[in-house]
Amino acid sequence: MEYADFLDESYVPDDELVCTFRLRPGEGLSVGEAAARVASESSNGTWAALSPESNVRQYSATAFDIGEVGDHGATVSVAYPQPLFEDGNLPQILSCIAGNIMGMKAVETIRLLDCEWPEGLVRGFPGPQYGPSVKSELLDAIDRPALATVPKPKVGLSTAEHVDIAEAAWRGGVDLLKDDENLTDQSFNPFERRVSEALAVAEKISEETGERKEYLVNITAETDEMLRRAEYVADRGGRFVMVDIITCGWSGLATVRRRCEDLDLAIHAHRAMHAAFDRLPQHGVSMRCLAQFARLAGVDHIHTGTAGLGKLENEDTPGINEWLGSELYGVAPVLPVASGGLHPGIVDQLLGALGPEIMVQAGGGIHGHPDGTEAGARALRASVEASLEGVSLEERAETVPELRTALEKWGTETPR
Ligand code: RUB
Ligand code: CA
Repeated sequence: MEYADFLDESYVPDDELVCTFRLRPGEGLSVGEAAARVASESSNGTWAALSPESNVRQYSATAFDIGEVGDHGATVSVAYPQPLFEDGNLPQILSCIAGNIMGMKAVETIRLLDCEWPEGLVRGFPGPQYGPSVKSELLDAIDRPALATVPKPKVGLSTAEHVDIAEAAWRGGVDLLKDDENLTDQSFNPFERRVSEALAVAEKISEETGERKEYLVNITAETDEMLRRAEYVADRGGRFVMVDIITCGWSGLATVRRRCEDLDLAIHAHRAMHAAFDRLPQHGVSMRCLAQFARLAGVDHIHTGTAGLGKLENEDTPGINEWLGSELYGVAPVLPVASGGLHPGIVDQLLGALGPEIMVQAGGGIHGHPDGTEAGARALRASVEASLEGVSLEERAETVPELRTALEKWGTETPR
Protein backbone atom coordinates (compact mmCIF):
# COMPACT_ATOMS: atom_id res chain seq x y z
CA MET A 1 0.00 0.00 0.00
CA GLU A 2 1.95 2.97 -1.32
CA TYR A 3 1.26 6.31 -2.93
CA ALA A 4 0.90 4.98 -6.48
CA ASP A 5 -1.97 2.75 -5.32
CA PHE A 6 -4.10 5.87 -4.68
CA LEU A 7 -4.11 6.98 -8.33
CA ASP A 8 -6.23 5.42 -11.05
CA GLU A 9 -6.75 7.82 -13.94
CA SER A 10 -9.55 5.76 -15.47
CA TYR A 11 -11.48 5.35 -12.20
CA VAL A 12 -15.26 5.84 -12.38
CA PRO A 13 -16.72 6.72 -8.96
CA ASP A 14 -19.96 5.24 -7.75
CA ASP A 15 -21.79 6.55 -4.72
CA GLU A 16 -18.69 8.13 -3.23
CA LEU A 17 -17.94 11.65 -2.06
CA VAL A 18 -16.15 13.23 -5.01
CA CYS A 19 -14.00 16.27 -4.29
CA THR A 20 -12.45 18.42 -6.97
CA PHE A 21 -9.14 20.06 -6.09
CA ARG A 22 -6.83 22.36 -7.98
CA LEU A 23 -3.20 21.80 -7.13
CA ARG A 24 0.34 22.68 -8.04
CA PRO A 25 2.65 19.77 -7.32
CA GLY A 26 5.58 20.19 -4.96
CA GLU A 27 9.11 20.29 -6.35
CA GLY A 28 10.10 17.26 -8.38
CA LEU A 29 6.60 15.71 -8.51
CA SER A 30 4.19 15.34 -11.42
CA VAL A 31 0.54 16.33 -10.99
CA GLY A 32 -0.39 12.64 -10.85
CA GLU A 33 2.19 11.89 -8.15
CA ALA A 34 0.97 14.82 -6.07
CA ALA A 35 -2.67 13.82 -6.59
CA ALA A 36 -1.91 10.29 -5.38
CA ARG A 37 -0.37 11.74 -2.22
CA VAL A 38 -3.45 13.89 -1.67
CA ALA A 39 -5.78 10.90 -1.98
CA SER A 40 -3.54 8.91 0.33
CA GLU A 41 -3.08 11.48 3.10
CA SER A 42 -6.75 12.49 3.08
CA SER A 43 -7.93 8.89 3.46
CA ASN A 44 -5.77 6.14 4.95
CA GLY A 45 -2.25 6.23 3.51
CA THR A 46 1.03 7.61 4.73
CA TRP A 47 4.50 8.40 3.40
CA ALA A 48 5.89 4.93 4.16
CA ALA A 49 4.79 1.83 2.24
CA LEU A 50 2.58 -0.41 4.38
CA SER A 51 1.57 -4.05 4.13
CA PRO A 52 -1.70 -4.23 6.04
CA GLU A 53 -3.08 -7.70 6.66
CA SER A 54 -6.76 -6.85 6.50
CA ASN A 55 -8.61 -5.19 3.63
CA VAL A 56 -8.17 -1.56 4.68
CA ARG A 57 -7.74 -0.66 1.00
CA GLN A 58 -11.53 -0.61 0.73
CA TYR A 59 -11.39 2.68 2.70
CA SER A 60 -8.78 4.30 0.50
CA ALA A 61 -9.55 7.30 -1.67
CA THR A 62 -8.75 7.29 -5.38
CA ALA A 63 -7.41 10.22 -7.38
CA PHE A 64 -8.66 10.32 -10.98
CA ASP A 65 -9.61 12.69 -13.80
CA ILE A 66 -6.47 14.81 -13.92
CA GLY A 67 -7.03 18.00 -15.91
CA GLU A 68 -4.76 20.34 -17.82
CA VAL A 69 -2.39 22.65 -15.93
CA GLY A 70 -3.91 26.16 -15.82
CA ASP A 71 -3.10 29.42 -14.04
CA HIS A 72 -3.38 28.04 -10.53
CA GLY A 73 -2.49 24.42 -11.17
CA ALA A 74 -4.30 21.38 -12.51
CA THR A 75 -7.69 20.10 -11.38
CA VAL A 76 -7.91 16.57 -10.01
CA SER A 77 -10.83 14.66 -8.60
CA VAL A 78 -10.64 12.38 -5.60
CA ALA A 79 -13.32 9.80 -4.74
CA TYR A 80 -13.82 8.92 -1.07
CA PRO A 81 -15.72 5.76 -0.08
CA GLN A 82 -18.62 6.66 2.24
CA PRO A 83 -17.56 4.35 5.11
CA LEU A 84 -14.53 6.63 5.62
CA PHE A 85 -16.91 9.12 7.16
CA GLU A 86 -18.96 9.25 10.32
CA ASP A 87 -22.62 10.09 9.79
CA GLY A 88 -23.39 13.77 10.26
CA ASN A 89 -19.89 14.62 11.55
CA LEU A 90 -18.78 17.61 9.49
CA PRO A 91 -15.55 18.21 11.46
CA GLN A 92 -14.51 14.61 10.77
CA ILE A 93 -15.25 14.94 7.06
CA LEU A 94 -13.28 18.19 6.87
CA SER A 95 -10.34 16.65 8.69
CA CYS A 96 -10.14 14.29 5.70
CA ILE A 97 -10.91 16.41 2.66
CA ALA A 98 -9.46 19.71 3.88
CA GLY A 99 -7.08 18.53 6.60
CA ASN A 100 -3.35 17.63 6.45
CA ILE A 101 -3.34 17.89 2.67
CA MET A 102 -3.53 21.69 2.91
CA GLY A 103 0.00 21.73 4.35
CA MET A 104 1.67 18.79 2.58
CA LYS A 105 5.05 19.39 0.95
CA ALA A 106 3.83 17.23 -1.93
CA VAL A 107 1.73 20.19 -3.07
CA GLU A 108 2.94 23.74 -3.47
CA THR A 109 -0.67 24.92 -3.31
CA ILE A 110 -4.00 23.11 -3.19
CA ARG A 111 -7.57 24.32 -3.17
CA LEU A 112 -10.74 22.36 -2.51
CA LEU A 113 -13.00 23.69 -5.27
CA ASP A 114 -16.19 21.64 -5.15
CA CYS A 115 -17.81 18.56 -3.64
CA GLU A 116 -20.39 16.17 -5.04
CA TRP A 117 -22.30 14.78 -2.09
CA PRO A 118 -23.75 11.27 -2.27
CA GLU A 119 -27.19 10.70 -0.80
CA GLY A 120 -25.94 8.50 2.04
CA LEU A 121 -23.70 11.27 3.42
CA VAL A 122 -26.29 13.99 2.90
CA ARG A 123 -28.85 12.02 4.89
CA GLY A 124 -26.70 12.30 8.02
CA PHE A 125 -27.20 16.07 8.16
CA PRO A 126 -30.21 18.12 9.22
CA GLY A 127 -30.15 20.79 6.49
CA PRO A 128 -32.09 24.03 6.94
CA GLN A 129 -35.39 24.24 8.80
CA TYR A 130 -36.71 27.14 6.72
CA GLY A 131 -34.33 28.37 4.05
CA PRO A 132 -35.92 30.82 1.57
CA SER A 133 -39.35 30.12 3.05
CA VAL A 134 -38.47 32.54 5.89
CA LYS A 135 -39.54 35.25 3.42
CA SER A 136 -43.15 34.13 3.60
CA GLU A 137 -43.33 32.08 6.80
CA LEU A 138 -41.54 34.46 9.18
CA LEU A 139 -41.62 37.71 7.17
CA ASP A 140 -43.84 39.56 4.72
CA ALA A 141 -41.31 39.57 1.89
CA ILE A 142 -43.01 37.06 -0.37
CA ASP A 143 -42.35 38.43 -3.85
CA ARG A 144 -39.23 40.44 -3.18
CA PRO A 145 -35.85 40.08 -1.52
CA ALA A 146 -35.89 40.22 2.28
CA LEU A 147 -34.24 43.45 3.44
CA ALA A 148 -31.92 43.60 6.43
CA THR A 149 -29.78 46.25 8.03
CA VAL A 150 -26.93 46.30 10.49
CA PRO A 151 -26.65 49.48 12.59
CA LYS A 152 -23.41 51.38 12.12
CA PRO A 153 -21.08 52.19 13.82
CA LYS A 154 -20.95 48.41 14.18
CA VAL A 155 -19.91 48.40 17.83
CA GLY A 156 -19.93 51.10 20.46
CA LEU A 157 -23.55 52.22 20.24
CA SER A 158 -25.47 52.06 23.51
CA THR A 159 -28.53 49.85 23.65
CA ALA A 160 -30.81 52.90 23.44
CA GLU A 161 -28.98 54.20 20.37
CA HIS A 162 -29.00 50.76 18.77
CA VAL A 163 -32.73 50.32 19.30
CA ASP A 164 -33.53 53.84 18.05
CA ILE A 165 -31.69 53.06 14.82
CA ALA A 166 -33.55 49.76 14.56
CA GLU A 167 -36.89 51.49 15.00
CA ALA A 168 -36.13 54.00 12.24
CA ALA A 169 -34.92 51.27 9.88
CA TRP A 170 -37.97 49.06 10.44
CA ARG A 171 -40.29 52.02 9.99
CA GLY A 172 -38.49 52.98 6.78
CA GLY A 173 -39.17 49.55 5.26
CA VAL A 174 -36.54 46.97 6.16
CA ASP A 175 -37.73 43.59 7.45
CA LEU A 176 -34.79 42.62 9.60
CA LEU A 177 -32.46 44.23 12.06
CA LYS A 178 -29.14 42.39 12.08
CA ASP A 179 -26.37 42.50 14.67
CA ASP A 180 -22.93 42.93 13.26
CA GLU A 181 -20.52 40.00 13.47
CA ASN A 182 -18.50 41.49 16.30
CA LEU A 183 -21.41 42.68 18.43
CA THR A 184 -22.36 40.09 21.05
CA ASP A 185 -22.51 40.95 24.75
CA GLN A 186 -20.31 43.97 25.39
CA SER A 187 -20.68 46.26 28.37
CA PHE A 188 -21.83 49.26 26.30
CA ASN A 189 -24.66 47.24 24.73
CA PRO A 190 -25.43 44.11 26.77
CA PHE A 191 -27.05 41.17 25.01
CA GLU A 192 -30.16 40.68 27.12
CA ARG A 193 -31.12 44.33 27.31
CA ARG A 194 -30.60 44.79 23.58
CA VAL A 195 -32.63 41.70 22.66
CA SER A 196 -35.57 42.43 24.94
CA GLU A 197 -35.78 46.11 24.00
CA ALA A 198 -35.29 45.58 20.27
CA LEU A 199 -37.87 42.77 20.10
CA ALA A 200 -40.41 44.93 21.94
CA VAL A 201 -39.87 47.70 19.39
CA ALA A 202 -40.09 45.17 16.54
CA GLU A 203 -43.54 44.21 17.77
CA LYS A 204 -44.60 47.86 17.97
CA ILE A 205 -43.42 48.64 14.42
CA SER A 206 -44.96 45.42 13.08
CA GLU A 207 -48.33 46.60 14.36
CA GLU A 208 -47.79 50.12 13.11
CA THR A 209 -46.77 49.09 9.58
CA GLY A 210 -48.73 45.83 9.22
CA GLU A 211 -45.48 44.10 8.14
CA ARG A 212 -43.62 41.57 10.26
CA LYS A 213 -40.37 43.02 11.61
CA GLU A 214 -37.76 40.63 12.98
CA TYR A 215 -34.26 40.63 14.43
CA LEU A 216 -31.21 38.52 13.49
CA VAL A 217 -29.65 38.27 16.93
CA ASN A 218 -25.93 37.45 17.04
CA ILE A 219 -25.56 34.69 19.64
CA THR A 220 -21.93 33.86 18.74
CA ALA A 221 -20.05 32.67 21.86
CA GLU A 222 -18.88 29.46 23.52
CA THR A 223 -21.41 26.72 22.70
CA ASP A 224 -23.31 26.44 26.01
CA GLU A 225 -23.60 30.20 26.05
CA MET A 226 -24.94 30.21 22.49
CA LEU A 227 -27.67 27.80 23.57
CA ARG A 228 -28.53 29.99 26.54
CA ARG A 229 -28.73 33.03 24.26
CA ALA A 230 -30.88 31.18 21.71
CA GLU A 231 -33.28 30.30 24.49
CA TYR A 232 -33.36 33.91 25.61
CA VAL A 233 -34.24 35.02 22.07
CA ALA A 234 -37.03 32.44 21.82
CA ASP A 235 -38.37 33.39 25.27
CA ARG A 236 -38.66 37.00 24.16
CA GLY A 237 -40.55 36.03 21.00
CA GLY A 238 -37.64 36.28 18.55
CA ARG A 239 -37.65 34.03 15.48
CA PHE A 240 -34.02 34.27 14.29
CA VAL A 241 -30.51 33.89 15.64
CA MET A 242 -27.28 34.73 13.89
CA VAL A 243 -24.06 32.73 14.23
CA ASP A 244 -20.55 33.62 13.01
CA ILE A 245 -20.23 30.11 11.69
CA ILE A 246 -16.56 30.09 10.72
CA THR A 247 -15.18 31.64 13.89
CA CYS A 248 -17.38 29.57 16.22
CA GLY A 249 -16.91 26.39 14.23
CA TRP A 250 -18.94 23.58 12.70
CA SER A 251 -19.36 21.65 15.91
CA GLY A 252 -20.85 24.60 17.79
CA LEU A 253 -23.10 25.28 14.83
CA ALA A 254 -24.36 21.68 14.87
CA THR A 255 -25.33 22.02 18.52
CA VAL A 256 -27.08 25.34 17.89
CA ARG A 257 -28.92 23.85 14.90
CA ARG A 258 -30.28 21.03 17.04
CA ARG A 259 -31.55 23.44 19.70
CA CYS A 260 -33.02 25.77 17.08
CA GLU A 261 -35.23 22.90 15.93
CA ASP A 262 -36.78 22.69 19.41
CA LEU A 263 -37.00 26.47 19.74
CA ASP A 264 -38.24 26.94 16.17
CA LEU A 265 -35.62 29.58 15.38
CA ALA A 266 -34.13 30.24 11.95
CA ILE A 267 -30.33 30.58 11.69
CA HIS A 268 -28.59 33.44 9.90
CA ALA A 269 -24.99 32.50 9.05
CA HIS A 270 -22.42 35.28 9.01
CA ARG A 271 -19.19 34.06 7.41
CA ALA A 272 -16.58 36.42 8.90
CA MET A 273 -13.10 34.82 8.40
CA HIS A 274 -14.17 32.83 5.34
CA ALA A 275 -11.64 34.77 3.28
CA ALA A 276 -8.79 33.25 5.29
CA PHE A 277 -9.76 30.02 3.48
CA ASP A 278 -11.17 31.19 0.19
CA ARG A 279 -9.50 34.42 -0.91
CA LEU A 280 -6.38 33.08 -2.62
CA PRO A 281 -7.53 31.37 -5.81
CA GLN A 282 -4.72 28.81 -5.70
CA HIS A 283 -5.09 27.63 -2.12
CA GLY A 284 -7.55 26.82 0.67
CA VAL A 285 -11.24 25.98 0.55
CA SER A 286 -13.59 27.69 -1.88
CA MET A 287 -16.58 29.72 -0.69
CA ARG A 288 -18.67 27.32 -2.72
CA CYS A 289 -17.58 24.46 -0.44
CA LEU A 290 -18.00 26.53 2.74
CA ALA A 291 -21.56 27.27 1.61
CA GLN A 292 -22.15 23.56 0.97
CA PHE A 293 -20.99 22.68 4.49
CA ALA A 294 -23.29 25.38 5.89
CA ARG A 295 -26.30 24.01 4.02
CA LEU A 296 -25.68 20.49 5.26
CA ALA A 297 -25.21 21.83 8.81
CA GLY A 298 -28.59 23.53 8.48
CA VAL A 299 -28.28 27.31 8.32
CA ASP A 300 -31.26 29.10 6.79
CA HIS A 301 -29.38 32.05 5.25
CA ILE A 302 -25.72 32.60 4.48
CA HIS A 303 -23.70 35.50 3.11
CA THR A 304 -22.40 34.60 -0.33
CA GLY A 305 -21.19 37.97 -1.61
CA THR A 306 -22.43 40.61 -4.01
CA ALA A 307 -21.26 39.39 -7.42
CA GLY A 308 -18.42 41.87 -7.21
CA LEU A 309 -20.70 44.89 -6.76
CA GLY A 310 -20.03 45.54 -3.05
CA LYS A 311 -16.98 46.32 -0.92
CA LEU A 312 -15.69 42.77 -0.42
CA GLU A 313 -14.14 40.33 -2.83
CA ASN A 314 -15.80 37.05 -3.63
CA GLU A 315 -15.62 34.20 -6.13
CA ASP A 316 -18.68 33.25 -8.20
CA THR A 317 -21.66 34.46 -6.14
CA PRO A 318 -24.21 33.42 -8.84
CA GLY A 319 -22.82 29.87 -9.00
CA ILE A 320 -22.82 29.51 -5.21
CA ASN A 321 -26.38 30.83 -4.98
CA GLU A 322 -27.48 28.43 -7.68
CA TRP A 323 -26.01 25.51 -5.73
CA LEU A 324 -27.74 26.67 -2.52
CA GLY A 325 -31.08 26.54 -4.35
CA SER A 326 -30.46 23.27 -6.18
CA GLU A 327 -32.06 19.91 -5.44
CA LEU A 328 -30.08 17.91 -2.86
CA TYR A 329 -31.93 14.71 -1.95
CA GLY A 330 -34.82 16.68 -0.47
CA VAL A 331 -32.66 18.90 1.76
CA ALA A 332 -34.16 22.41 1.99
CA PRO A 333 -32.42 25.17 0.06
CA VAL A 334 -30.65 28.12 1.72
CA LEU A 335 -31.49 31.80 1.18
CA PRO A 336 -28.34 33.63 -0.01
CA VAL A 337 -27.51 36.99 1.58
CA ALA A 338 -25.87 39.80 -0.40
CA SER A 339 -24.06 42.20 1.87
CA GLY A 340 -21.03 44.42 2.20
CA GLY A 341 -20.98 47.89 0.69
CA LEU A 342 -24.49 47.80 -0.80
CA HIS A 343 -26.55 50.96 -1.30
CA PRO A 344 -29.67 51.89 -3.29
CA GLY A 345 -27.73 52.82 -6.44
CA ILE A 346 -26.34 49.27 -6.77
CA VAL A 347 -29.51 47.31 -6.08
CA ASP A 348 -30.70 47.16 -9.67
CA GLN A 349 -27.39 45.68 -10.86
CA LEU A 350 -27.39 43.33 -7.87
CA LEU A 351 -30.84 41.93 -8.58
CA GLY A 352 -29.92 41.71 -12.25
CA ALA A 353 -26.94 39.55 -11.32
CA LEU A 354 -28.52 37.45 -8.57
CA GLY A 355 -32.30 37.59 -8.99
CA PRO A 356 -34.86 38.38 -6.28
CA GLU A 357 -34.57 35.16 -4.23
CA ILE A 358 -32.02 36.66 -1.86
CA MET A 359 -31.70 38.76 1.26
CA VAL A 360 -30.25 42.23 0.68
CA GLN A 361 -28.34 43.59 3.66
CA ALA A 362 -27.08 47.15 3.87
CA GLY A 363 -25.39 48.97 6.75
CA GLY A 364 -23.56 52.11 5.64
CA GLY A 365 -25.84 52.25 2.59
CA ILE A 366 -28.77 52.97 4.94
CA HIS A 367 -27.30 54.70 7.99
CA GLY A 368 -24.95 56.87 5.94
CA HIS A 369 -27.91 58.47 4.14
CA PRO A 370 -27.64 62.27 4.53
CA ASP A 371 -31.15 62.40 6.06
CA GLY A 372 -30.62 59.51 8.44
CA THR A 373 -31.62 55.89 8.88
CA GLU A 374 -35.35 56.06 8.15
CA ALA A 375 -34.74 57.93 4.90
CA GLY A 376 -31.96 55.46 4.06
CA ALA A 377 -34.29 52.52 4.59
CA ARG A 378 -36.97 54.14 2.42
CA ALA A 379 -34.43 54.70 -0.34
CA LEU A 380 -33.29 51.07 -0.24
CA ARG A 381 -36.82 49.71 -0.24
CA ALA A 382 -37.77 52.01 -3.12
CA SER A 383 -34.74 50.92 -5.13
CA VAL A 384 -35.66 47.24 -4.67
CA GLU A 385 -39.29 47.82 -5.64
CA ALA A 386 -38.35 49.89 -8.68
CA SER A 387 -35.95 47.20 -9.84
CA LEU A 388 -38.59 44.47 -9.47
CA GLU A 389 -41.14 46.60 -11.35
CA GLY A 390 -38.67 47.32 -14.14
CA VAL A 391 -38.73 51.05 -13.38
CA SER A 392 -35.40 52.89 -13.57
CA LEU A 393 -33.95 54.31 -10.35
CA GLU A 394 -33.94 57.77 -11.91
CA GLU A 395 -37.65 57.58 -12.67
CA ARG A 396 -38.53 56.26 -9.21
CA ALA A 397 -36.40 58.98 -7.61
CA GLU A 398 -38.79 61.55 -9.06
CA THR A 399 -41.46 60.41 -6.59
CA VAL A 400 -39.20 59.17 -3.76
CA PRO A 401 -37.02 62.06 -2.56
CA GLU A 402 -35.07 59.78 -0.20
CA LEU A 403 -33.97 57.76 -3.23
CA ARG A 404 -33.05 60.92 -5.11
CA THR A 405 -30.80 61.99 -2.21
CA ALA A 406 -29.17 58.54 -1.99
CA LEU A 407 -28.44 58.54 -5.73
CA GLU A 408 -26.98 62.04 -5.50
CA LYS A 409 -24.73 60.91 -2.66
CA TRP A 410 -23.53 57.54 -3.89
CA GLY A 411 -24.44 57.32 -7.56
CA THR A 412 -24.27 53.77 -8.87
CA GLU A 413 -20.68 53.14 -7.90
CA THR A 414 -19.15 50.25 -5.98
CA PRO A 415 -17.69 51.55 -2.68
CA ARG A 416 -14.13 50.75 -1.62
C1 RUB B 1 -21.96 44.99 5.93
C2 RUB B 1 -21.27 44.21 6.98
C3 RUB B 1 -21.22 42.74 6.90
C4 RUB B 1 -20.58 42.31 5.66
C5 RUB B 1 -19.92 40.97 5.60
O1 RUB B 1 -21.92 46.35 6.23
O2 RUB B 1 -20.79 44.74 7.93
O3 RUB B 1 -20.58 42.20 7.99
O4 RUB B 1 -21.67 42.21 4.91
O5 RUB B 1 -19.66 40.69 4.27
P1 RUB B 1 -22.07 47.45 5.09
P2 RUB B 1 -20.23 39.47 3.47
O6 RUB B 1 -23.43 47.21 4.49
O7 RUB B 1 -21.94 48.77 5.82
O8 RUB B 1 -20.97 47.22 4.11
O9 RUB B 1 -21.70 39.61 3.37
O10 RUB B 1 -19.56 39.60 2.12
O11 RUB B 1 -19.81 38.27 4.21
CA1 CA C 1 -20.12 43.49 9.44
